Amino acid sequence: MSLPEIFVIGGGGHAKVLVGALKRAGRTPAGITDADQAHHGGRLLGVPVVGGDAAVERLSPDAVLLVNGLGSTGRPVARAALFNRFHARGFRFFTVIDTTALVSEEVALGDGAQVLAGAILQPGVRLGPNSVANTGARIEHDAVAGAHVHVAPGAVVLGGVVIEDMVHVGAGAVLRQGVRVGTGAVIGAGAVVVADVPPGAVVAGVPARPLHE
Ligand code: JB2
Repeated sequence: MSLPEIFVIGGGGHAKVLVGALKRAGRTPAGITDADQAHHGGRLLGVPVVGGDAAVERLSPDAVLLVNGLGSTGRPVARAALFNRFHARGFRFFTVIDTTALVSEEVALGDGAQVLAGAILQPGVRLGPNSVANTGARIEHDAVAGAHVHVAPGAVVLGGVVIEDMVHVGAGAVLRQGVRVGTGAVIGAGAVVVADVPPGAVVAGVPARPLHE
């Protein structure tokens, strides 16, 4: 039986990284959709941009697997909305694991989680649905991240940290062991988080302190 075709939704920078990972894993996508008509008919790493989301929405949800190509640099609202919209229509999301990532034993990955080049997930880690461990992110033993979380490139999440849903952990940030980051919080790039972060807070700096949005 042949494997279902994969379509990447969104054709920007994050999608480019995903297409690279999928090709390395031997699962070259059949196509990419993009909301911007200017991209239609083009290619991303050789994969055709076949049109807008209608091109996938008219396919049977059982026949294809999707990859969420939208990234985020703050609270991952658009990325979560896209996942929820397709999920509600019965589409399933492929879990992307780059061949260069280290996913240890007893790691649980949610539907459509993405573990990108050089990321390390140590034993006991849980990464929820639609969450991303981006390039070179390190998530230590027993740390738990919920749904729609983005751990950006080079961030370090130490043992036993709890990250609730919809959190953005900026590039190069460090989360000290055992801290809890509340739903929808944003951790600035390079921040060092040494205490719990309340839901919705935006923190930055060393040690991390609240910023006003
Ligand atoms: O609903 C949509 C939709 N909304 C935006 N459906 C589809 N099919 N496409 C959508 N898009 C398209 O996603 C936009 O037209 C655009 O082409 C693409 C987003 O590309 P962009 O490069 O602006 O952002 P990104 O989300 O791929 O990447 C961001 O996050 C990454 C983690 C960037 O900031 C990257 O630098 C970062 N590494």
